[in-house]
Amino acid sequence: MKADQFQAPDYYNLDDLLSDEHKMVRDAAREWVKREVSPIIEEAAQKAEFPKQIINGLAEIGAFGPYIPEEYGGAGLDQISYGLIMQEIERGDSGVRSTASVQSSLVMYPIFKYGTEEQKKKYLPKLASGEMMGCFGLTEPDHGSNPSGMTTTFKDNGDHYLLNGAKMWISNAPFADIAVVWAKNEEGRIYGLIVERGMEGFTTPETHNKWSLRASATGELVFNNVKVPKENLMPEKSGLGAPLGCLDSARYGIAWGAIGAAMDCYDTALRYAKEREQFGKPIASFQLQQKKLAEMITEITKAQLLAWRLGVMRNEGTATSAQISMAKRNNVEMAINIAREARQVLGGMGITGEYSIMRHSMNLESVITYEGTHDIHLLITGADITGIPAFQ
Ligand code: TGC
Ligand code: FAD
Repeated sequence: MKADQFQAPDYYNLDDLLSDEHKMVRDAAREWVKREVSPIIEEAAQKAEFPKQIINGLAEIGAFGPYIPEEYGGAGLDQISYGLIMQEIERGDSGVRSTASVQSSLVMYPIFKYGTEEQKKKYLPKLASGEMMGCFGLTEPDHGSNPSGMTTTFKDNGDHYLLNGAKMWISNAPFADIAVVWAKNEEGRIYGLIVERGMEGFTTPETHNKWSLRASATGELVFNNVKVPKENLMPEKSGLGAPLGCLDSARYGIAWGAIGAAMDCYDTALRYAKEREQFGKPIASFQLQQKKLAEMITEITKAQLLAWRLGVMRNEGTATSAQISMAKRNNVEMAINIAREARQVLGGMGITGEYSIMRHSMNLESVITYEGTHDIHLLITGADITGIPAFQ
């Protein structure tokens, strides 16, 4: 793969809207990605292996629990810093960002928000340092967009719960030490349970043959009469709103992350277009290539402003779930379109692993599907503006 020459586009001087701390956090993540992710990521994706050696570095740049308070091992940062870290990591690879998103928003966040004090003390510091890795089990083989239909259940069995069922498409499952699992009790009420690797009857078979997110490990969670200690139930929130609350945080991170992937594609295409000559001139001098590049920077700039404004509202605590859905949907579509156009600017070279564009393009097919599909987010906006849910 070519050396990483990334230069971040900032057409509307977004840096002027960031604090010194934001820029410091962002620049540290950017440097780390350049140094530790870019040199190894293409090979990891080609081999379909999650590069475990980067776990410590992710923890060091604050990617595990950026906004979790320091007393629990988190970085105690604000929502814009969290977004900027996700942007920089996804600039490297969406699969690496997935690992950070899951650890922070889907494992640490529910333990922090819905867990007991003992659970917070037991798990959060180890998750923040990367000593322990987690995954999040909501999706099931027959319940993806409609998680409320889940059939994974737990029963009160005296001094423990008995957990049965299966989850699929679970990021980090093959190597996670713990799983935050959403299941129904005997009354049909959804709760989150912390399931630890090694509990009898709990297995995590890996999902193979992915053309997308190849540097991220995906698997199933299978529960066959797993005895879960009662103290592993997170008591502070129940119902579908509990997992959906975690998704709000992760979807917000994706709205920023997708900008990173788009920036990398744009920057690569711009540099290539200025260097590559055809018909005796750089291809950047042709109007058709300029149209592509000009439209890319326009869309990136709009997405940056959307994410920044959403971050301000998240910091104030005023952002709605529907506003988060709009940003996730818009920014991922923006990135996937830019990846496709950028690949064309590179001609045949665009399909090779010499450049990052094809990998981003394939990764974004997962990003546009997970954390709520493109269609589901459109329907969330539709329901919000009309007051009429059209999901069923
Ligand atoms: P609905 O009746 O609308 O809502 C049920 C309850 O939940 C509340 N609620 C929310 N709460 C917090 N945050 C949100 N975003 C919320 N959305 C809804 C709602 O108020 C209600 O509360 P209550 O108290 O009245 O019970 O539920 P529904 O069954 O009609 O479904 C709505 C729908 C389709 C929008 C929702 O289920 C949905 O978002 N589906 C998409 C599923 C999804 O996103 N799955 C993601 C799985 S995890 C993942 O993909 C991780 S990838 C990780 C990576 O690698 O980065
Ligand atoms: P389906 O729900 O079957 O949808 C299929 C199609 O039907 C989609 O186009 C969808 O938009 C459309 N559709 C569905 N309902 C409607 C409707 N009401 N109206 C109109 N169209 C509709 N899940 C987790 O729990 N944890 C994870 O860590 C995780 N990681 C993932 C990693 C990867 C690489 C992938 C690909 C997925 C991951 N997921 C995870 C699962 C992901 O959230 C689901 O794939 C997603 O929510 C969609 O569910 P589904 O695949 O079952 O598709």
